[in-house]
Amino acid sequence: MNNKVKLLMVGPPECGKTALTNFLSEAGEVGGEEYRPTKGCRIVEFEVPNVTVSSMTTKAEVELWDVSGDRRRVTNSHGISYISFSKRYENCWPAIQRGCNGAIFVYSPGREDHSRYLDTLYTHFVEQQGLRETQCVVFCHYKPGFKGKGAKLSSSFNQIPKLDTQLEEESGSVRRDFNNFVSSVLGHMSAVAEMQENSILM
Ligand SMILES: Nc1nc2c(ncn2[C@@H]2O[C@H](COP(=O)(O)OP(=O)(O)O)[C@@H](O)[C@H]2O)c(=O)[nH]1
Ligand SMILES: [Mg+2]
Repeated sequence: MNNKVKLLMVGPPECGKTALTNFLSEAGEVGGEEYRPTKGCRIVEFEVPNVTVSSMTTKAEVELWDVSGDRRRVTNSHGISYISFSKRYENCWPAIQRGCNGAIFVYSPGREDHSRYLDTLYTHFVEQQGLRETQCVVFCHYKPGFKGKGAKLSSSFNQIPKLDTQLEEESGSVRRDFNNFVSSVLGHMSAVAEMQENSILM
């Protein structure tokens, strides 16, 4: 079985995508002195041992794309204004989307605007790129000292698991939740592969 997964970490600027990516991949520090926005995207590769797929325990090879949340509001020639991902990184989008197996939507507690931002991402990745609910998860990320609840997400997210993440005291559960997500994505991929094999045999 192919245990390679390509996952995207997406969400508004400064919500903690890079901190989560660094923690999960052990590829960099969590919580530096100052905020440094990620340019375009950054790819890290790491292994997740002991994921369970179709009741079998296996090892997953994860390619995690930490995608810049950079986007802006633009107005077209008809005077209609809409949210667009930054032109600066537009050339990256085909590469970011190609072969993507799952997406982690990240947002911050106490931010109503983040709920709308996630709707834009949902339209893009789920409606237009065809990801299924089992290939998605939402992390409401608590930076140190953050209190309050995550904004209510729109009904689009009803079927997608929503989990709180906190790296200072709850890092074990963040890793567990991530590993469960990897299992669920691999489970989906193996079910699709099986269906395709069956349809070839028929
Ligand atoms: N100590 C600590 N700092 C965090 C955590 N999450 C985010 N930050 C800080 O919050 C800022 C924005 O986080 P970052 O991951 O860069 O956001 P991104 O724009 O979504 O990638 C940075 O200065 C991070 O160091 C966390 O769990 N712990
Ligand atoms: Mg970043």
